[in-house]
Amino acid sequence: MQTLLEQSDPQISDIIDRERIRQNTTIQLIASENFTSPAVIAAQGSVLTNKYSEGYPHKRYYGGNVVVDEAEDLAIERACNLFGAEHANVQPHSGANANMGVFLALLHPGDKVLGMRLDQGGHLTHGSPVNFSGRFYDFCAYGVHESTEQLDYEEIANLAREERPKMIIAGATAYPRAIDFAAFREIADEVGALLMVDAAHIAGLIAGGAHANPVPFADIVTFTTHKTLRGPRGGAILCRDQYATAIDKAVFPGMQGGPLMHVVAAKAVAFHEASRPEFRDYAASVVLNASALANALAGHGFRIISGGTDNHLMLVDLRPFEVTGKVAQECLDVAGITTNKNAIPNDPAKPFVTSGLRLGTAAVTTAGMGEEQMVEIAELIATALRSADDSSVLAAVREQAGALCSKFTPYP
Ligand code: DSN
Repeated sequence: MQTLLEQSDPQISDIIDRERIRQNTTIQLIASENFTSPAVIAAQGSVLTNKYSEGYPHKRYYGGNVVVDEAEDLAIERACNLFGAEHANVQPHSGANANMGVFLALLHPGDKVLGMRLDQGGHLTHGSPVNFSGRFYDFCAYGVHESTEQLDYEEIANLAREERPKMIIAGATAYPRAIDFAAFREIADEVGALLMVDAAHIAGLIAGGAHANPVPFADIVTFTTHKTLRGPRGGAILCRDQYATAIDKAVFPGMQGGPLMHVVAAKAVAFHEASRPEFRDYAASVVLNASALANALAGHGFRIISGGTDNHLMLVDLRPFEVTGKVAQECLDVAGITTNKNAIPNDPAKPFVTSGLRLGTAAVTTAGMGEEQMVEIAELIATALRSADDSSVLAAVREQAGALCSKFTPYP
């Protein structure tokens, strides 16, 4: 039977179908992606998309918000309970918007901020010169230690003493190790800085008890809801009560208009799912799978940055295989394995080429794969990259990837 979408817009319907098939039949290893639940998708694809709700629950600018208020109340309450936070703002449309909201609330243009270098694992909004953050604020940056490829808290402390930033940002998009939030707090206290943690990547691990929780240490925590947390695309901010009014005012009316109430409701669903005991098992499995994949790749001769992983992702140095990140990403795409090229610390290659790949296990774990499958995936990656220019090998790997996915289909 044809769906309503098929009838009214066969072109878009076909695109959605083909994307579902792509997600079902190829291996998804992008560290910032996941397969959200049918319940989250149902909330996100609901009539709540129709409602304008500028303001906050019970203080809106338009009428007719009595029902959607309940959705936002629930999302706020569930976010606070999940992370042990005093206040939550669930309206940011994305992680970048969440970060922008924090800067708008707590900084003045030109204020000094210490964040992580983009080319060593930080995020665009942590001060990249091509981003609003780098244009409006005076960012200085820490990286990873040259030999350990891990954060060096003594070095960060020295930099903070020299630079005296108003805010320090902890958090990354491509850092495979646990982050010591207590150490960051100590540094921030010593120099009188605010501490913001960008927990976008690890939010699900925190919710599931597989990574330390930054909330007790940070003034502000931002996160996205769609990565390890497995919710809808979006952002959120957690903060201490003393910053609640400033944060809420910065998000609306400071930088956003009407919240996306269908997404807010879907965030509430995701927070509920992440509070269940089985989510703890999920988070633990994500980390075990990442370790298994990293070990198996190392066994094939890849160099794993920092020697391993403590979280859901790893950075792979491809130079032993004499292939760039760009070529590897393209050839793995052909071979049915979705990844992204990524700079490795002190990468000699340009950012659009890179010497590395970033791989994450959040999505494959949601699909039900375990450590045995991680060994298989490592083998497929090694086979493909050893024969990056042999289309028959890539086709054979694609077939094996498809066979593996047929046993672990996220959207049957
Ligand atoms: N694009 C996200 C990631 O892949 O980590 C960060 O915004």
